[in-house]
Amino acid sequence: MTKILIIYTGGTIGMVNNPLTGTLMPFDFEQIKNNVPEMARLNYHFEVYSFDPILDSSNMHPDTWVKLARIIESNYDHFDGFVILHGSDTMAYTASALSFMLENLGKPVVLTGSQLPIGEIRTDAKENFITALEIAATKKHGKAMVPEVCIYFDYQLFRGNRAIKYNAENFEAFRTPNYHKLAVAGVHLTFFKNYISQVPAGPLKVHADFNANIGVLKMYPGISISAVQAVTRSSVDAIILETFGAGNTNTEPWFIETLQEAINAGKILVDISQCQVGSVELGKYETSKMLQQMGVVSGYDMTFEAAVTKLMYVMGLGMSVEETSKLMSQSLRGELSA
Ligand code: ASN
Repeated sequence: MTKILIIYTGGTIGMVNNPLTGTLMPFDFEQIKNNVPEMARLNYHFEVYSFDPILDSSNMHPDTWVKLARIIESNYDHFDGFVILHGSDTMAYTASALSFMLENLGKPVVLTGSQLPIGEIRTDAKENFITALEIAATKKHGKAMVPEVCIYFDYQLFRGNRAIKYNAENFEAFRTPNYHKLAVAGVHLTFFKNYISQVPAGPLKVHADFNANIGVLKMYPGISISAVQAVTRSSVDAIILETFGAGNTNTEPWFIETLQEAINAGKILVDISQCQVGSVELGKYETSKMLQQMGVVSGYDMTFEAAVTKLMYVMGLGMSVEETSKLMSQSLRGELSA
């Protein structure tokens, strides 16, 4: 019998109304189970690991990602697939982080959640949960159909490190701006095999060291020297530059000098675009040529979520600036197209 481990971390899916405060708060797995009697009709063996405390995903932390990776590692041989119930707010960060941590993943790790709690009449939670279980159980020729960390939400399956939460209200909360969907669910579950990774040859290897000492500098017209230096002169080890269009910034001498100073101090600067669709192309415009010359690293078409978690992961490997920079602009888990 197919065995699935459900890891319940929290999120709206399992929330109930707190009558004292009027806010939504996480609640235990039992009430999720009670609301999905259909689980008994799926012919799988389920086990549940429930977080304590249960989290709103805004309280996720690199330590939580490590905890998740360790749960998967220690149960890896006993289960065919893993379903992580998770709040949607930071689901794309957790999915991205896990994709980097779980090298040679050969089984599905499907994150899902919902926009409405499972106890609400119009909830989207049941469909998301039941189909995520089915995806985690799907095999072809005895091997997992989707041996990836992925997000299932509103009838669509996305590569985890390519997904973004883009809508706080609609049931279609996620998108994958620069990569094809991995599957869609309608009358049939249709998998787009050309876009899904193959089962790897080697054994699972878990990387659990994150260096979260990174900063983010988002460009906007009129950004001041003090706003820039607050990040570049801080003690962070690496900085994500969220730039205009195809990776461009202003070219005022003080700005270029300030970035150069950060690079000279040994900081790694990674350029990703504020645009959700398309890629950084360093050197295409005059307004990115100097970035390229000074050694700013292209993050190509990575999502912000993938860039943040990848930078923490790669920095945690403790490599030289050159090696770290090289890894940042290479695809490690299908997170970018260079
Ligand atoms: N605040 C919730 C969370 O991320 C949002 C959700 O799950 N829809 O935990």
